[in-house]
Amino acid sequence: MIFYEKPVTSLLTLRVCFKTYKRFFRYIPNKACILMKKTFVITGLGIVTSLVAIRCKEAEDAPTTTTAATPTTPTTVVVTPPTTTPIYQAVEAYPKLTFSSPVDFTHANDGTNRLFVVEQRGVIQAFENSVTTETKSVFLDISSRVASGGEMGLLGLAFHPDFKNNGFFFVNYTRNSPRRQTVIARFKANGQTADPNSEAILFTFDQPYTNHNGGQLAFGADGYLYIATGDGGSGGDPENYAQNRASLLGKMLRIDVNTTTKGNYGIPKDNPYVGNTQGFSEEIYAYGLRNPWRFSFDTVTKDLWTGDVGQNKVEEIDIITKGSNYGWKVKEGSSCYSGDCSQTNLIAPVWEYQQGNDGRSVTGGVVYRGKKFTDFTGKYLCGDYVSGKIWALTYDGKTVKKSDEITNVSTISAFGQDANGEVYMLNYGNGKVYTLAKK
Ligand SMILES: [Ca+2]
Repeated sequence: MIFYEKPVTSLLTLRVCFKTYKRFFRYIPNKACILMKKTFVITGLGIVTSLVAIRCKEAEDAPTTTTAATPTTPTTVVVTPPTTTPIYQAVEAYPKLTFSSPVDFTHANDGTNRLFVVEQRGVIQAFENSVTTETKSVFLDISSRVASGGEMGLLGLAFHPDFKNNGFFFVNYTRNSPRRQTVIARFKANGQTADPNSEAILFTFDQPYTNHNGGQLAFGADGYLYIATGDGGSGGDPENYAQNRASLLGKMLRIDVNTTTKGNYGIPKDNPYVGNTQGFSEEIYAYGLRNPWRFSFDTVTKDLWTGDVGQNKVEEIDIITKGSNYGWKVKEGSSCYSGDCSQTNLIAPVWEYQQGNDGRSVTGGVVYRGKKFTDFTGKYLCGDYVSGKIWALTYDGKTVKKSDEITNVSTISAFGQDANGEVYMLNYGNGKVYTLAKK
């Protein structure tokens, strides 16, 4: 699965996992785990089977090692029931449409009322933005060159700000040939579809492990393309890539797709390490990230909101600014993880939560700027892949206040927006797109 890979290390944590046991089982595809589920039902060996099941999950997610670099103390779980009944619900936005492991959702800002869903296997589907839409069509199919499964695949899509005129769009995918790498590439649309042979690769970088590939890309208001990369995977960033500014791993990158000084792209002239003599990568915009799976820009304030998936304890939301260090793996959220966490240059999350009742894998969301739900105007909607909980964060420029749970979408892999700023949520497990509705 996309995000879940937290070792179960304490009975306290086990208790929480056991409470959400049913949810987990829905997403364990391998036959061994299904067999164990039956064993549980038949024999009632709940605790033992839960342990085995979670281990199955870990083996699927991180086939290398998930042992943390430092011991962790048991997570303190504070169970706080919602103080008010949610007045919103998640409803299917396109009831007739189902996608294969959807991971990204966006529009082309080209006035066509089309929406695009990225399927992890390497396909981009296009469809009309209407609740009555009955058909989708393949916009791009590069599944033959994409290595998909676990945390790999076609992971992100961003349309050029001038897509309407130039037809360019950009993707982030993983491949196994010639070796395991992330590929950042441009394609060109021709009418309703895009030719897979129109690919122009901007750059690639090796992936030491299969997990933590980041995956999002998006254009900022500055016209530059931002790309989130994970720390390269395994667990605990064993090679310390996120703090290493000579590596593209564990970073937010920023490039100029309209210049050609590096082939099919260039470096913005005010990137933090332009012309440096220390061997730092000029593409780096910010660093110290673990697995910034989803990020987005507030279209009004231009803030760059990012959800950074945690290791064993803390899920965090960051607002990314140029040249900043977001701490991993010195810190996990605001907790010390490994190394000198007394250093003062580390930027704390604007919001974080302990792994437990709220979930175990944050899914970064979007700042609501639509017209249907003014309760949420200017608030950051985000959620958790494991718990399915969705919250709204209110940010005053200094601190964040979290709402009660708004609604729940199981295995939420991404949030997206249409051209009107309305918000959508992807259920990775059932392949459906949801939107909000008042109860
Ligand atoms: Ca951090």
